[in-house]
Amino acid sequence: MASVTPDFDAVVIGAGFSGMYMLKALRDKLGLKVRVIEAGETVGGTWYWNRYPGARCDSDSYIYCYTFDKQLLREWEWSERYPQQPEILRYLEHVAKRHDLKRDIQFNTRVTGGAFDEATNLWTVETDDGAKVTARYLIAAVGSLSDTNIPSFKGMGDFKGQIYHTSRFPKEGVDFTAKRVAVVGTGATAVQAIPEIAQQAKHLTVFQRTANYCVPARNGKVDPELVKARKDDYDGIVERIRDSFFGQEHYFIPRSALDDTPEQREEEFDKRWDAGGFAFWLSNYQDMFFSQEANDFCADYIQRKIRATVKDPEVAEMLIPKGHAYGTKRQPLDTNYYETFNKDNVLLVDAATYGGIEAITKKGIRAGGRDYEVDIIVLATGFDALTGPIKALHLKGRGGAALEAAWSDGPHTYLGISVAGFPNLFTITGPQSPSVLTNMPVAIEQHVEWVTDCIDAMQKAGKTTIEATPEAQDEWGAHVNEVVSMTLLPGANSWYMSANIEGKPRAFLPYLGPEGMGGYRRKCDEVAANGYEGFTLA
Ligand code: NA7
Repeated sequence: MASVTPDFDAVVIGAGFSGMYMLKALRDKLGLKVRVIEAGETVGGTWYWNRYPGARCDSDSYIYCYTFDKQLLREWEWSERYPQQPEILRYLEHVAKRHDLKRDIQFNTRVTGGAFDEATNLWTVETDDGAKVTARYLIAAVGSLSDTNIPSFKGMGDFKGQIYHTSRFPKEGVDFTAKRVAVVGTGATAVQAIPEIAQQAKHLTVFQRTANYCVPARNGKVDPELVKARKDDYDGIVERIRDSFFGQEHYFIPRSALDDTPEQREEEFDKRWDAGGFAFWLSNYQDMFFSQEANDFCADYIQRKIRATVKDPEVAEMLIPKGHAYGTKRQPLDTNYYETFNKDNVLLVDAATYGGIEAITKKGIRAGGRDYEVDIIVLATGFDALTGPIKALHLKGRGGAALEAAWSDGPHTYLGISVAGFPNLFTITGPQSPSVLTNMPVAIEQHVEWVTDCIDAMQKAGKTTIEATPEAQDEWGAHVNEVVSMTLLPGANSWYMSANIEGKPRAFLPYLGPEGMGGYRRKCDEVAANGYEGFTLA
């Protein structure tokens, strides 16, 4: 075995929440030489790229932040319950400065490939500036929702106006004043953007492929007394969210929806509806995700709310989801979303009612045989979730095997953090980990800390490689699928199920463990305590 000194101990790809903390932990805790490679011009990841109108976090701000820096937790003041994108970006810039991170981040550089060399046990990472660097460890901190999905509509190049994807909005913003605008998509992003765009645009046409169940966000200033109480209780909060199901202070009602009377159910639903945010989704009856009958009660409640809010009964019916159970797609949070369809300048074109998008034309969008003339098209069409950003790195493991080929039928991982045949590669919040089903910073901190401890243990034991065994990987994949198959989630054509993109093999992408995030953390800790069970260390 040739002994070669790598350029870096670790290369981290991405400088969002994950990459920033990964750098901090490896450099400042373990003393490693680390290089972060980031495509954007500054830190932020998701919060750097997603700057569409109305972009804000859907988790409460007091838990949508790092918890490793206790002093910062106390010092930082969020302006609202759910901060807007610029405020989160300011927070991340502040963290970068406070921990002196930027000196180890190479910005404006995209990773175009990476290969594991079995002779040296090192990764060689290639970037779009033509450079190559070597490292012992390769950490993909590329985000779960960062690979933009731009559908290949017929005639896309013909349009004479402007087309923007929400996750690639111009930095200087877009002036919609006096413009006829189309928004394609009605996911969580569109639900935030549509009310904002409708306020400015002369006319807005919304192209809906699938209706979504939206619940009120109830954003606003947080009572200063509550802010203080939370700051005084941060140790308790951190402990609770780390051990919780979804990385949030949300807990199921510990009984079946079928056990309550209609009046009791209504009262429980009202409480969660009034609380706003993810309460209705994640603090509801414990059988809501398992029993269609229980789920129907929740769906019926929201359907009644939609009918009560949207004045035109035909539009209300189009906005009511058909064909998937409540909560089986990502919960969008609504601030004036349903009300927006009462405005005279807003038109809803529903694929099921009026026909789907056939083509982009010179002047707009053709759907259901009709032409809709617009000046600007906003694609709120989402992402090639979880697997997309990792496949886009074009990684090659042992024997030159490509990750794209290994994942051609969906992701295969051990714990969502490691891939058999790809030694010393770690995927932060990768597919088959809790990731997008949690409050992301909680999942990110858990992965970063686990990887840091793992590398520390390897260094101390004089090991140079760690890699998942194919058996452990197969078992994990079977477990991921077995657990989700007990729920209603596989019945929805969601991006969780890889169903948002034509041709993407249907597979459940995150991990929904029987004990949620807390249980997953315990499983990872157990694996480490048992000498990295399921991995081969050499
Ligand atoms: P989503 O949730 O994937 O939403 C994308 C929307 O675009 C959704 O309504 C899609 O319909 C629609 N879509 C996607 N492709 C097409 C095509 N080809 N034609 C018409 N309509 C299409 O992405 P978001 O950005 O809203 O949210 C992603 C996550 O970011 C969010 O959940 C948060 O975690 C942050 P579909 O429902 O697939 O039928």
